[in-house]
Amino acid sequence: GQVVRLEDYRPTDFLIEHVEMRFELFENEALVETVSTLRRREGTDPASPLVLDGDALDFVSASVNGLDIAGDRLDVSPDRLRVALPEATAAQAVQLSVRTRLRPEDNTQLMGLYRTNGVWCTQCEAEGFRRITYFLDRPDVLATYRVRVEADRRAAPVLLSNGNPVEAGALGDDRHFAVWDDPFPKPSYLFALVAGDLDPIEERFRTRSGRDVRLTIYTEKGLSSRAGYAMDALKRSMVWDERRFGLEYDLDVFNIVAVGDFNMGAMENKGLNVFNHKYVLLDPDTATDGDYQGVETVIAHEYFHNWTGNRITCRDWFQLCLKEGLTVYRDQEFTSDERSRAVKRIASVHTLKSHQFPEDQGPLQHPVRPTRYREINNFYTATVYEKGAELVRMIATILGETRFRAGMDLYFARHDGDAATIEDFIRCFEEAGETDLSQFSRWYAQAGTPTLEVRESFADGRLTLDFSQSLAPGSAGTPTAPLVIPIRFGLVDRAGRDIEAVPEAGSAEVEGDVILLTEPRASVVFADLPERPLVSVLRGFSAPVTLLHAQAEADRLALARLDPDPFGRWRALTDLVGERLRDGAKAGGTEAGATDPAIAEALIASVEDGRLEPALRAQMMQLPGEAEIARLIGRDVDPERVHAVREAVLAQIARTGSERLSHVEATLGGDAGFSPDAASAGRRALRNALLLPLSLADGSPERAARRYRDADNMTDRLAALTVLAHVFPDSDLATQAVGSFFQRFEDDALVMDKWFLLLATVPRPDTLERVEALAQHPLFRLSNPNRARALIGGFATGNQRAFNRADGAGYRWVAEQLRRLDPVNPQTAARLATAFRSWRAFEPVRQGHARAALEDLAATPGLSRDLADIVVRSLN
Ligand code: DPP
Ligand code: ZN
Repeated sequence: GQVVRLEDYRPTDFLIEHVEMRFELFENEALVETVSTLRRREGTDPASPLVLDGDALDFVSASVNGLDIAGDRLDVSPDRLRVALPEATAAQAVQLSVRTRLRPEDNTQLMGLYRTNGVWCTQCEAEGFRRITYFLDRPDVLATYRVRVEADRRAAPVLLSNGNPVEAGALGDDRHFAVWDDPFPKPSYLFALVAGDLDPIEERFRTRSGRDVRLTIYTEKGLSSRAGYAMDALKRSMVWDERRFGLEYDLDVFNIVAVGDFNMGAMENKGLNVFNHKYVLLDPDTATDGDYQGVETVIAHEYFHNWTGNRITCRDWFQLCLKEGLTVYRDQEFTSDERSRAVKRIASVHTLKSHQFPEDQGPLQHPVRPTRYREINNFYTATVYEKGAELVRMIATILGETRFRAGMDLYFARHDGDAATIEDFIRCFEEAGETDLSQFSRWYAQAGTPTLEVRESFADGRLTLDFSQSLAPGSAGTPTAPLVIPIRFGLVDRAGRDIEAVPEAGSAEVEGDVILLTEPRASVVFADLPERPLVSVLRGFSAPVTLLHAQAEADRLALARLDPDPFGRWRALTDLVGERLRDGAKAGGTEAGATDPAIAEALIASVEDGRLEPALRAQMMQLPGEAEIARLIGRDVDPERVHAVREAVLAQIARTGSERLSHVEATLGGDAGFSPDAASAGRRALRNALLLPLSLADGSPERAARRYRDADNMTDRLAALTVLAHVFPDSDLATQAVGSFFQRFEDDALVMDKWFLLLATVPRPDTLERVEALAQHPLFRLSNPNRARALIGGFATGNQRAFNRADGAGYRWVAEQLRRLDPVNPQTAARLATAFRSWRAFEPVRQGHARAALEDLAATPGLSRDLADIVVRSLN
């Protein structure tokens, strides 16, 4: 495949100002007519032809200003349409009309126009519009759209597209039509069409300035009763964006459609968001608290895109983080304001460390703004999204709240209607914040996780903090120059209070509670301290770095107990536990050291601490996962040792803490009935976190079986089932519960995804045999992305022992599934293939097997560009 490079960007020779489309939907085909009003851009070569993108298109006809074009003026293939347009000038617009014929029912890639459970639906980001019609299918070509949809009234009583509804009516033969008009110029990736037999739920929303908006969520028949929470989250998102950023909705309607087959979580098409079922449909009986949070987050995220992504879009796909990193930052802030800031921050940092750090430290490494790609779909990554959000957060930290908001305001005022770049974005903060962010901008170009080292010394009432930063060269080959690292910190006394301290002259820049490290090394000195304080650094994870803080263990344990910043407590504890698990695994599995009583004591004590909200106590208690421990080890990893050391620590907590943990459980009590609010969810999270050590202490599945039987909601039920199936997999109680869960929910696809995932992640090497059988299960469908992700993705990313089996069978099985999935849905296959990204961290025998599986895959004839790109980069 061709490599696309940022430095080759240049604007198009032609502008498309307006698009009129007509879709005629029939049972076995769809006919599309696209009339584009085009103009030549000022100053371009008047002889240059118009070259439109296509992807596997079936061309029917084309005309210019109503006259057929043929002969040597037109050159058309499934992937391209080239036409000479001498009549188009900057002053003179022409109308190019193109007809194409589509087969949505054969479209298993789920890009372009496809059918899912009978519903016609589109997905165009990043380059799906070219699978509908020939077009300048790139984000810097912005046009208004007017779309007419025609279909059989029974098959598709609901006909939707972007913008506002303007007309609808009957046609002959039981057919009907609807016309939609979107007044906001948009790139083609935001185009959407949906047609089908759908149930709506509807509400009204009045914006701050008095615009009445009709909000509708459409689901497949019979599912609308599960969309209420999504609607509630949507309204809260709309209110929040008005309050926090002064941003209002801008059309008369806002439509959401939920479908069962979808490559992503959801898509922010202008006025017509299309969602994966997983991020709309909920009820207490089938969805967990995690699902409720997921729906709230994704509903908010897509809604927030209306300004950060749609009103201001990206000039080119290299700028993807301009909309994604910023919108993730916005949805994180929304959740922080709606729920608990500390809990949300810990959850975000957990996601960052478990998804972005491994990506940034392996063969798929790339900067937040990449400069080259072969397949753009492979850059919807944790780096672009999560690290991209961290960069926005650092700008907010450096500027402070007021100046950050001023920069955002300037961005919206200046760039509304633009296809913008990261430079445009940064300039707004430089101007509004009256600061120079040129060194900061390196974060966008330099891949890898920087290391921040901190040393402290104390004498005569003077505390000296020495900081140094470094960035190791990585597979992306990007520069490693010093970055701007904002380090939020606190000096804590022995009673757990922050001490006020003023830095001495000559120290590195300190602004409030933030130290700004700009040099490779710098120091800060605080004088006149009455006693040696505990140094709490990187509060709130103020920069996405690996922290090496040479800090006495007693200080770390003390911070875990009494840092007034709850995030600081979590960080101190989780880092300490992570290091112990790392060292224990390196030393051979169950060695002492990992099972230090002081560590178990710290974990138990934090769970007991009633000053912390329950959700936070549940987070404190969570040990780093096996993949995270493997990442901390970094090389020569033996996953069996990792598993063993983690089990040993769990067993120790159970052994030494069971009485105290039972007491915590008893004081928590129960909740009468289910409410999805954050506080109730937090109590459930803590109760369910206690179930594992308490069951281990019992040495019996009885407690979990009881919890399973008594559960009146999916959160408790699934937590209990997980303990049964993962900790006591051979027990009759586990077998019975797994079977009864299946029988009760076999007709519910989202719950069945949980069932497949649960069984794929039983942490034993022989789970592979079980998973092989599950791939033959009547309910397993490779063509459904959620199901494929649950079984194959669950196994490859959530089962370290079985995927990384010493005999290589786990790698071979996953590679085989990818080979089968690739011709069906290359985008999902490529995404699942990223599970191999850490293969070089393992010991030589496993490495050899992983390499062989990848090389085999790379040698498969006809591999898609999507999958080949991931496999080849993983091998490099
Ligand atoms: N729909 C995906 C997201 O919102 C891609 N834009 O992140
Ligand atoms: Zn997004």
